[in-house]
Amino acid sequence: MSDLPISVRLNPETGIPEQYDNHIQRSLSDLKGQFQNEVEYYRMMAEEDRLLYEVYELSRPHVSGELLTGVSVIHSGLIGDEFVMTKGHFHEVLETAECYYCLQGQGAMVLENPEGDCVVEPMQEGSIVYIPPRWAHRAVNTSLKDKFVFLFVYPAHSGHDYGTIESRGFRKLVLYKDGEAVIVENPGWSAQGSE
Ligand code: M6P
Ligand code: ZN
Repeated sequence: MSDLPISVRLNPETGIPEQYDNHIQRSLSDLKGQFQNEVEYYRMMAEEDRLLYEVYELSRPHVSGELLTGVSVIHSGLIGDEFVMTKGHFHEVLETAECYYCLQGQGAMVLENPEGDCVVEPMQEGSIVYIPPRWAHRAVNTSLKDKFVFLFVYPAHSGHDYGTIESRGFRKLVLYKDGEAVIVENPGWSAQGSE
């Protein structure tokens, strides 16, 4: 890997980088246990393990001082009354931040910290969300027809801690109700998986 500066153009139609190193694809099966309507989840799984989101990443060494950057594309749709969303994670190195810039579509970032604060920040084309150190984050596509596309940047040594969210979920859910996105308390949230 060279240490020369990198310049990459995003496709003006799709927002996808014209060059990238890693293409991560996550499907329904990768989010097992994360959607509250399990009956609907397994019904959809039986039909097709559909692609939910993709990450196009530039590869850099996972060391302090470097940044990881790329573009995520969250596809649209519902699983029961829950919008398509990412797994969501804390950073393994908790004291590391992240920044998102929305290129296309509309969505929400669900954010919470170990102290129990939880906020949901709406995003639309041109929005920036800055996630301070300590806050877990999940991206939700709140459109039923358009992709939610955003650029991300975070310290390359951050790491991903998925376990906490996998076992207890986020405190808040973003649901489709009466034609719009609404934020509700997660009835399935459990303090159990916290540590
Ligand atoms: C963003 C970044 C990546 C992350 C990706 C998918 O683009 O935060 O670090 O991997 O979203 O989210 P997740 O890892 O939670 O599946
Ligand atoms: Zn992150």
